[in-house]
Amino acid sequence: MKQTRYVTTPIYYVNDKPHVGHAYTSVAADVLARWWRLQGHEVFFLTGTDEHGQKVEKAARDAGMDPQAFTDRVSQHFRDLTGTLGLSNDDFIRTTEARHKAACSALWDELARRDEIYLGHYEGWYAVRDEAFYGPDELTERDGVKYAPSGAPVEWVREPSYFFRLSKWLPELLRRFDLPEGHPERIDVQPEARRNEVRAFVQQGLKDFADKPEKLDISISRTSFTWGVKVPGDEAHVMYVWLDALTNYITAAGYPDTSAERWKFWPASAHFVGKDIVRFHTIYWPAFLMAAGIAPAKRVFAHGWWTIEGQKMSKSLGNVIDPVALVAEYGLDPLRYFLLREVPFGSDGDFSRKALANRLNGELADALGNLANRTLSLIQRNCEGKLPAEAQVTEAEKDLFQYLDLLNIEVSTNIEAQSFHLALEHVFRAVRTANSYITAQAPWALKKTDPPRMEAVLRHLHSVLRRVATMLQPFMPGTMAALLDQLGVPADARDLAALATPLPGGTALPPPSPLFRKIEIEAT
Ligand code: ME8
Repeated sequence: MKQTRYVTTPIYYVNDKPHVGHAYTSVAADVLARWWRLQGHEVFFLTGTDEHGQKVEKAARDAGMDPQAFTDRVSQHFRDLTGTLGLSNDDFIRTTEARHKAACSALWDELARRDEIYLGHYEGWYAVRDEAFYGPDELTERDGVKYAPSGAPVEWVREPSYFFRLSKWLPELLRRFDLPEGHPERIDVQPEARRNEVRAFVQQGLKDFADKPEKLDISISRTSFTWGVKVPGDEAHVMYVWLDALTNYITAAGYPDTSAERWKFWPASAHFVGKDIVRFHTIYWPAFLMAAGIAPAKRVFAHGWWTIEGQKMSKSLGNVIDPVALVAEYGLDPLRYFLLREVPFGSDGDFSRKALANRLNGELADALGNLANRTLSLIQRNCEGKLPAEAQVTEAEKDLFQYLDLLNIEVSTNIEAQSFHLALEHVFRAVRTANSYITAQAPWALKKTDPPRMEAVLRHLHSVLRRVATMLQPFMPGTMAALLDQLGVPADARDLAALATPLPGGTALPPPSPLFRKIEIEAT
């Protein structure tokens, strides 16, 4: 039976249009979803939009629009972006949908039934921009305004509120963070530095409030505004937007109908998030789920933060990068490749046009594009466009094939660990080795001196290209489909398992055409 895999992106706030940071998380999640499909798993890949809360309500008001009309409009930008980025998501969830409100209400009822919720009074500091509460010692003050550590201004809030007994679940969370790899109850927070950070945060909280742990409980409803999911049985309250938002991951899997076909995907295999929202996903979310008797997601991977040409991306600096414009300028696959190649996944990185152009020109056009073009043009010209028969591996290509045999494992291990940059590095090492091989063997010169050897060399190069193109499909789906077409690989022989079956010699190959267009790099 096929194994199931469930991968998610955060659901993005619809207070503004998408930017390259959103594109980054979505592309990374898409690569993993595609890789798992290539391995033959049954995959469910979810993305969507987070449409409730004060932040969105305020954005709608600023735009002079009714919140529903406003969210309909902005959510559509995110939906359109899934097409622009070539995402293979199986669903797109909006938190204003009826199915989602039903799931939130059901989860709330379940938590209430289990006595995990109580009514109290909230008094404290709230940052609308982060939709988060902060303790007084976390704040800094400038010009009479108090700010959260994220830089968001906070306001004093005092209102009746329902609380969730978070304190009760914190020791269990710590236990699960520390379970060994492969343990079914482990909550795998990645990268490790983030796990340590979250663990330390929980430990500190438990220590600071050892004699009054209920202080660690969290407020999960608001009465001062209405744009949210109403609390069942107490409609003066709307649910805290993070409880609402996080629930999206089970809504899309069919909750509360746990006999739904899609429920087989839960618990999620991997939630992809930025480091800004790691605590919500590794503390609140698993605690809500455990409290409701539902298994928490297996893994949360928090990636790093992009700056733009060395600066923080912000509206006021006017340097917010629109992914649609980037795709128009550089092409989709070069952008997808760049985002995952440039920076180790998990670390912060800087986006620069020059770096993008360098990767595109050096690695895609020169290394991979040329290897494909040289090989396929020679087959076209010197072999009447027919794939030469399989050939014996000799001393000359021993190194190349030794490396290639390991490639599957290297790439798979690294993608499984979300080390996308390392997976790409391994693939490109194979490309570079193949480029040295073609130069050393000079098949163009063998046509006159040793035609059988020329055919053997071209066949070996074809094998390298097929393997590389197959493995790069999750990163660059469109371009690799074009390359596999040029390599004569049938559509049903493009998954990893198919690599074990060589293409028959004599397969007719179409005339090759360039895969990548180089970009002029302005002198700086
Ligand atoms: O937080 N670099 O939505 P959001 C890298 N609705 N990634 C970035 C980035 C940057 N400069 N800027 C944004 C929310 N991101 C909530 C999530 S989930 C149940 C609710 C990415 O629109 C990154 O993934 O503010 C970050 O976590 C996410 O966008 C925040 O998106």
